[in-house]
Amino acid sequence: MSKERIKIAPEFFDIMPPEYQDLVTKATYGNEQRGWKDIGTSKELIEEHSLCAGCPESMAFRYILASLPNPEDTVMVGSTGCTSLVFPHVAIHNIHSLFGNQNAVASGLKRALMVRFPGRVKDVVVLAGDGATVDIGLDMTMQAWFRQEKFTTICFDNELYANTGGQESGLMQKGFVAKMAPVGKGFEKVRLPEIAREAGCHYIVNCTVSKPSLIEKVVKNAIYVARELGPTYLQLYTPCILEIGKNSMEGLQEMRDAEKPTERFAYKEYISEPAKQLLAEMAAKDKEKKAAAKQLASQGA
Ligand SMILES: Cc1ncc(C[n+]2csc(CCOP(=O)(O)OP(=O)(O)O)c2C)c(N)n1
Ligand code: SF4
Ligand SMILES: [Mg+2]
Repeated sequence: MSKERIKIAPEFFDIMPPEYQDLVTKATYGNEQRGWKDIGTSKELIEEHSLCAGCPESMAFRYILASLPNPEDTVMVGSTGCTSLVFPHVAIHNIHSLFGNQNAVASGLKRALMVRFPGRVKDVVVLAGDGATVDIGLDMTMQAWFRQEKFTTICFDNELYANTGGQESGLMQKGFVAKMAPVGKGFEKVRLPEIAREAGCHYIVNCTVSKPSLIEKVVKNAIYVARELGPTYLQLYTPCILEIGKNSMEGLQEMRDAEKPTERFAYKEYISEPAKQLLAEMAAKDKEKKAAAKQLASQGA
């Protein structure tokens, strides 16, 4: 895991675009401890986007990309929706799939990568909206979980179809009126985290993206568990400020309000027994490694 894969031959360095030179010299590839704190000081994997100003999806994207444990060996799978507007600006391999098909595409991709690169860790991460994940794509989403495919599914839940102007989604809250759903949602929000648990996911978290350190932790956990055991699922509230009538500065407060203990995005997690064991073993190894490094540093001092 390093920048070896993206380095530029010295004789071509000068003629490469400055963005690529930047990536090679300043990206956090290969740094095992990379995380959200690198945002702003190291080369980011996304520098601009075409989302609405202040859209929480852009924050979420940054935190996720900064937290990938293995960016040079990660392939992200997107789906049509506001999320797909960001992928063209992202310095990570990614595939755009037909709306709703993302978990089917990711299944084939992960299997192909395992065959093509035996012995090398290749992470696959799906990132799609709630319409793609729970409505049109629910069959593909669940079948991938049933088959215990080893990749992470992340849903940017903004509780409606934002990209097409605000239609009702299965994850919309009951009674909510949107521009293209004027009657109001007649049913409760579908309990996708519970469905994910029943469909075999090993690590599931439902939360907002108001706290970058939390997003770093859950993204890393989800990817590590998916690598070793099977499907993992993160449902992240990324409110569509445009559709709920908030301005560009109000997204963060909206998330803080929605994560209060009685609200629908109060932090909720499920970790299977094998996943608990795996994460505990990894934490113990990490602790050992840090202690050894500290001892080495003190001997050198
Ligand atoms: C097969 C197919 N069906 C429908 C559409 C139209 N379409 C584009 S984006 C979208 C809604 C996306 O909603 P969601 O997945 O929640 O993402 P968001 O835009 O809210 O981030 C729809 C229905 C499409 N592009 N392809
Ligand atoms: S329409 Fe909503 S979800 Fe899409 S970019 Fe704008 S604020 Fe974000
Ligand atoms: Mg949506």
